[in-house]
Amino acid sequence: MRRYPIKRFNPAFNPIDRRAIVAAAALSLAACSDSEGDQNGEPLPTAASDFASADSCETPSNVRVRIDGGTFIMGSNAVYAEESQERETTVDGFWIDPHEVTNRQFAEFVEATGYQSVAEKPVDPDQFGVPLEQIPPFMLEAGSAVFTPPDRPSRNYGDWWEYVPGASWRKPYGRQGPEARPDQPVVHLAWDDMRAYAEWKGGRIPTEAEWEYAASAGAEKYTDQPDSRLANSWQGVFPLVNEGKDGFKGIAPVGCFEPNTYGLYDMVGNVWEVTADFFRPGHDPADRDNPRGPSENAAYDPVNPGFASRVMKGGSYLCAPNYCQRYRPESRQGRDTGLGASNVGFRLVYDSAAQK
Ligand SMILES: [Ca+2]
Ligand SMILES: [Ca+2]
Repeated sequence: MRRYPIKRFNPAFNPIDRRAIVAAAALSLAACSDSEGDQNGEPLPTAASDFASADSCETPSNVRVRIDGGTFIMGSNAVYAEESQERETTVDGFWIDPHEVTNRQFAEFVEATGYQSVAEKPVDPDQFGVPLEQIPPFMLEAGSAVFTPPDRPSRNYGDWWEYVPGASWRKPYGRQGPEARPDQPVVHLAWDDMRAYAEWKGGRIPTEAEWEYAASAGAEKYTDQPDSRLANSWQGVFPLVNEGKDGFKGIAPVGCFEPNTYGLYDMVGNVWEVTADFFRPGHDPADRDNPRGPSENAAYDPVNPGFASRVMKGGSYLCAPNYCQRYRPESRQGRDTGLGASNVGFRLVYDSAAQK
């Protein structure tokens, strides 16, 4: 398998936007054409799909969970600046999915509607903002960003994120990888895909405040990596040593870890979950009554400047103590809305109990 490193530093597992990587990707094409391990007689690095789990757990109920309104301390002053400042926040009641949206659920939507996700469609060259001849051809193929562990220590996310043609929710690791497993969270979706699913399902993407309120579930804030029974995160030194002490080196089926006191599974860890709010570093202390975050015009993502990113929450199976201590309800990162990734999913909230 030819590998296409994406060379653009981003410490936040928010791997790429298309325009910013195109020039670097062109360089990478030349750089890696003669450096494949098989050509040098050396072993290839671990394949992304080596982390694919075939395990299953007892899938939790799909019945949406009622979250009564209330107040809580949103944000954190303890870890990353983008999560501050803490402030008392009020949230009205709602209902929420007990687990991340699964491949089975997304497949039901696709079967009913014929929907084709963004990652399954050829890429519009206009997204890159550069002349067509400057765009590496593989970047115009349908595909998505796949975590592919490097074979050496690194803190450069370009060493583990690759744009993989053929990767989509159906084939999370690319064409050569296994099919999506029904009980695992759906990944590789863009914002429009999530919105389309939500509309079909009669729900909506949660606000950041709703998500964090439900995830924290009245518990004390913490900073340490959760116990391996509580969340799918990364044990070992990321990105090289993946001990898998929690039972999963990659994505876990939903419901393998203990739920929080509201009965919600995998809010923290497993896959990041996209929310409706636009991203800016830090919270506006005045935005505390059912906050909706900044306007689109006020959105700002330091790692994707010029784009209005959405907030994603809770960290993923890639979060480790030495990198990305975001296995907490307060964690937040900007998420490019136009491109999926292999560690980003979502769940819905609802304004009624009526189940579709
Ligand atoms: Ca894990
Ligand atoms: Ca999650």
